[in-house]
Amino acid sequence: FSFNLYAACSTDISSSDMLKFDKTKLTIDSSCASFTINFKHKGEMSAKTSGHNVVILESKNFDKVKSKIDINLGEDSGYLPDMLEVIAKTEIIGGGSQTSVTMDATKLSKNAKYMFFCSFPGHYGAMKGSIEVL
Ligand code: CU1
Repeated sequence: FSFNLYAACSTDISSSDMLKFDKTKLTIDSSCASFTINFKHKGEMSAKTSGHNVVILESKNFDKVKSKIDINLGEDSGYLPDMLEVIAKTEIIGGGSQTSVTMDATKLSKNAKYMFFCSFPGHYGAMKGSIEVL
């Protein structure tokens, strides 16, 4: 049992002041022990006004997780409570900032469907995409 040292174990994604990610699909190689998502907000709006993050979850849990988005939970939480359904999430960042999150890729199943979205209140309708696990 060994991990593929040559796989791309990270990916880049960005967004702007438009409610849009630059990618609608991310690919995660499950031969990676860990996988890092590098996220950049290329806009100018502040994290408070129109921040963005990247939240990773199983698609089947999207309705449940998005229903828990609550402005009162604050920016540091990504406006989400702690939930087992959230596999990973970056912090919320404002324009000109970048961040990353690293997750355990060995727990992802090729048989499950995954997705990503932004949990800033009001953004999930437009800011989401699918994840392909290879
Ligand atoms: Cu957003």
